[in-house]
Amino acid sequence: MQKAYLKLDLANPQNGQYMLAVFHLVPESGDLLSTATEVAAESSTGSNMEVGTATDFSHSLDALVYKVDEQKNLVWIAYPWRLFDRGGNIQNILTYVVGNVFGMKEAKALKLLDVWFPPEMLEKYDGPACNIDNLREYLNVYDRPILGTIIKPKAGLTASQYAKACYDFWSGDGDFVKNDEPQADQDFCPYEQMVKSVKQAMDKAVEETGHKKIHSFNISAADFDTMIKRAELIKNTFEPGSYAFLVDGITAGWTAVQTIRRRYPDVFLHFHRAMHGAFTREENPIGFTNLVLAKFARLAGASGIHVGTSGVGKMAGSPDEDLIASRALLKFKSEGYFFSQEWGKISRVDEDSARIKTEDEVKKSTPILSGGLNPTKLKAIIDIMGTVDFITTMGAGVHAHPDGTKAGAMAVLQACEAYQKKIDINEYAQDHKELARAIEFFGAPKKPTENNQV
Ligand code: CAP
Ligand code: MG
Repeated sequence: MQKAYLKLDLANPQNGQYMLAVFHLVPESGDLLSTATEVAAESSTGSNMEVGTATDFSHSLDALVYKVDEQKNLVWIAYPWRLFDRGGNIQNILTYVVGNVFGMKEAKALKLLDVWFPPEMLEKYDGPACNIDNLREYLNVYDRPILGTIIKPKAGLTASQYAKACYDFWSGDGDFVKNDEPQADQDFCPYEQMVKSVKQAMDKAVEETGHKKIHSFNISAADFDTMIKRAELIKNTFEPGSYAFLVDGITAGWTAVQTIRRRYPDVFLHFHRAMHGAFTREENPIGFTNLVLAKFARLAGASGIHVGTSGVGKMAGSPDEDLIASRALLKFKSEGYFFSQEWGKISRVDEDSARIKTEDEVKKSTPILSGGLNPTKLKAIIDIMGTVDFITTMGAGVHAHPDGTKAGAMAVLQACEAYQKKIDINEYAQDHKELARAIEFFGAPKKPTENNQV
């Protein structure tokens, strides 16, 4: 037991000085309370024992275990946020809070379930500069989700084959194309050539359809100079608004995300979360939840982050888990597993806060729904979300269409029209052949099992 890290009578943990965290903790052998103090020590100022070099001041920065639930193995810890780098640095917070602790012998299970940021702390972090509102304005699409695709195969197309697939999707009037998460500068598809070919494809599709289009380019790379080089190439090739920057936020890292957020505040920053499952899957005893990931992504300034498909698509993730993460991105105030998070200061001083925007408010971010979706699943996912404020990207769900990518895009748009007109897609398909073929191929939509709403 490290007593300095225990304060069960902490008067008001939400007094603004602390970032709060709730962990699920199963000790290897010791009791919950003493193991919790070991976790608090290792994730803030301490080590495995008291050191002689500690000072009164260093102790004022100790994380404090302020509540435990022995039955549920839950531990509440308050971190004085003065501990953290003054530079609004997410990687620094994570290095403390979900750093060494995951390797501690004393913990058999340790999962960060929820976090709470005090308004005083929020002010020091960037938050998103752009979000879905900027995409809507550019595309002139307001009353439906942004409809996108990921080019498949995931890798292996040449630059011109890749661009042809983009063109086909856009000419079927899809809005948004994204590079898949491993897209880089491969020998069979040199980056510069890919960018140039996409530009030609976009110009042609815009001219033919009369609608603006967006491409999200993966700029993740081995080093920041290369990332910036890729970003500059895109910036110098495309008109503002027509491109987004995708960063593989976990494999390239939070510093990559924050660098791009700060250098390019005018560009939609697309956070792909590949590898998150190692931390977030429910069956993993060690890690953090998708809610925690979404909250840190919003704090860092991601314009949008993948949040799964609430059980509708191919990836693991329950409706509740994915919806709770979506709400944390979209709402000014959202309920997490343990904390009610407000993304600004205003409601503390004004009861009518929801309708007032001030400079203190952290902008919303955007849920990106992807993974195993196809046109027949669009209604289910909109119903579950209870909002159209999201981007959806369907990869195989478009390119596997028996009549090709353009027909796949048309089927997505038709499924969306059916939704907007409140017509069953089977009925709408009677005079929309691309949708009919999609239903024939992917199967008729199943009734949603959940009806939670964002
Ligand atoms: C989807 C996808 C996305 C996943 C990531 C893929 O393709 O491109 O990376 O959605 O998962 O490669 O699987 P499909 P998540 O549409 O062909 O499934 O969004 O849950 O982070
Ligand atoms: Mg992908």
